[in-house]
Amino acid sequence: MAEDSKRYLVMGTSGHIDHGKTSLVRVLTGVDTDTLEEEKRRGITINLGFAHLDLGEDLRIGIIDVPGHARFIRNMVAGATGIDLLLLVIAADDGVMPQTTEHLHIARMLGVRHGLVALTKVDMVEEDIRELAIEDIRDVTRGTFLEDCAIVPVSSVKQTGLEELKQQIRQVAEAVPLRSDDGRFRMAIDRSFSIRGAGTVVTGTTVSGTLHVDADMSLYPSGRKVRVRGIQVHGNDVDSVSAGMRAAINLSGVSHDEISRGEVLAEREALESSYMLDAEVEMLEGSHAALRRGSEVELHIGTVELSAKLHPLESDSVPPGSTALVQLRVSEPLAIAAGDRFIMRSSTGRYTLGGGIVLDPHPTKHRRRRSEAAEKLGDLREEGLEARLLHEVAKKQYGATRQDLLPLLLIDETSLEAGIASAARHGLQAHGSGRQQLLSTTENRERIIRRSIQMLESFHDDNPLTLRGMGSQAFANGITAGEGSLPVELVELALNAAVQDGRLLKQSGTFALPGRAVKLTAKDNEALKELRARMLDSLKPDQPADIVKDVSVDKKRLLMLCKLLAEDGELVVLPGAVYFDAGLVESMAGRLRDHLAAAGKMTVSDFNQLVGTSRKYGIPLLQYYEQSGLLKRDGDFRMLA
Ligand SMILES: Nc1nc2c(ncn2[C@@H]2O[C@H](COP(=O)(O)OP(=O)(O)OP(=O)(O)O)[C@@H](O)[C@H]2O)c(=O)[nH]1
Ligand SMILES: [Mg+2]
Repeated sequence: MAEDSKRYLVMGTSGHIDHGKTSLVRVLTGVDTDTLEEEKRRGITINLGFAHLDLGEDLRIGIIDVPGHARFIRNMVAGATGIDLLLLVIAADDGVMPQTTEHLHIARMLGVRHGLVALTKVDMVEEDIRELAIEDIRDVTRGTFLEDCAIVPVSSVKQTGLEELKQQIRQVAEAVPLRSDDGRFRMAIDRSFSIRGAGTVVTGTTVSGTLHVDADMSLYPSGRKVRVRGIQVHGNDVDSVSAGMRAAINLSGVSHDEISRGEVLAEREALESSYMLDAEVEMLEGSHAALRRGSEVELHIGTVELSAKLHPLESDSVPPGSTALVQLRVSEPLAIAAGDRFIMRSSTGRYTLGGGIVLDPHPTKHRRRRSEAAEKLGDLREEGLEARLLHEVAKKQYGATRQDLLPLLLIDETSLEAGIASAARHGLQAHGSGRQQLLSTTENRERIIRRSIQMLESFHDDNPLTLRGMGSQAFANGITAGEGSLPVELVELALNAAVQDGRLLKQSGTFALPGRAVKLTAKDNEALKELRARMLDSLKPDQPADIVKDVSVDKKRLLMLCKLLAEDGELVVLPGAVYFDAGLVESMAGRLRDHLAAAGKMTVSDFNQLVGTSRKYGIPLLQYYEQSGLLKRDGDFRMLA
């Protein structure tokens, strides 16, 4: 289908009030985007207007017409977020005016990299005035993405220069690189309304990913669940919409007045809301004072604006004309992602202070150690995915699952895979598989070590005479990470590192604290020899009380050694603290089973005769078999359970 091979781009107008933006869109597209009664009455644009322009078979430009009035700049910012190219409109009779410059810088700080200038109302001026205006334009665009751009003289009234303008737009559009469309779907909503018969419709510019009809999605930050009933692009029904298009999306599960501009449509569980963000900001040159810690700014991000407090991370203040790493704290939840761009305006809303890019959408509060935080953010800025991945994983206490990371990084599985592989050289390790695969950094593993050492301290307090420490499974069960316990391989990896640096001891397959676990002496070893000789392979084994007088360790120590033999699986402790050879307990069970299968039931003395032991051992043995579920008891008789 021709529609499918078509390239879609979004162009935003901008420029000072009354310079002819809306008139130009109207003569280019035939659409009057000033639709509000108030807009018509006052002859100015208040809200965003939408139209589209076909430039040949293969290129369709969605147009967002923004208001020039300084009071509606919030709408301008919402409109300019996510556009591919800028059409800066400057009236030849008026020249460069305050919002000409302000809009240009807002677009630049929002990441717009392509565009051109329409010099409007040329029918109103002489040649020399036009030349003066062009000189001014060259001055203000110097050093920006519009440096040396096309400046096309037009008149909407006389309808001149329009073909040349279209040609230039096409040329600029061709230079816009294709969007990488591998992210997850996101769209910041700029309008929500209701259409008879269809219900709730929201519109916006799609930021990334692809959306299909029937998809189950959520609105953020509310988390409200919705379903996509239908999608329209430029008035046509389509099955899906991909990044960089203006789209109207019909939603079920929500009423239009429950949605406000600024909300984000994304996959279920895709975003986490946040009250803070770490960012790199650029402050515009200007007369405003330097921003100190806690300064209030008006933050415009996506299609939302809200008040935020700015906390510089590298110094005490951020002067005009500087770039800096900062933390912004807001009072209402935000649904944002790393790489999102934003604008900061003065808290009175009178002028633009600067703009920035989100480096960490879910930071912790940086109070002290701000310089350390700044250094980490610096790495994030420089190194991209790998650093962000390490940063996000390290922020979770004992590691993060893939499921945790996908929404934080807003990338797909393939990019995550590549990120994990390359971050391995910085100590990132993966355990398990699938979405629950747990990733850990050296920081996470250090926390596991510290927690394990605490656990071992109480373990050694409770077991002063043990020869061993705790097995890795016991640590894994004891350290909970989110919903489940830690993978045992991760615990082992962490603890083995602590064995390497001497903080832990590994003995008989367990981890212990150096100096706390008991070490075997020569006397212990002699006593063990005696225990083995008199307890193993015997149907009437001596007990510690019988043996203690023949060894040179005391009773307490001897019992500890018995416990060790039991831990090692040589002895079994029967009810009544009777020790018995573990192998014999096992083989007698087999004989019991055979016997009872034939005989049906037996008494204690039948049992003693059968295996060749005495009452002293017979009763504890039978009790043991009852407890282990092999036998059941009925009065004086035992039978198979
Ligand atoms: N002579 C002449 N007048 C024009 C031209 N373009 C626009 N105008 C007039 O300029 C006035 C403002 O035009 P708009 O298109 O509403 O200006 P705008 O930039 O959209 O204004 P805002 O959206 O409010 O910022 C209107 O009275 C237009 O008729 C032009 O090329 N020549
Ligand atoms: Mg207008």
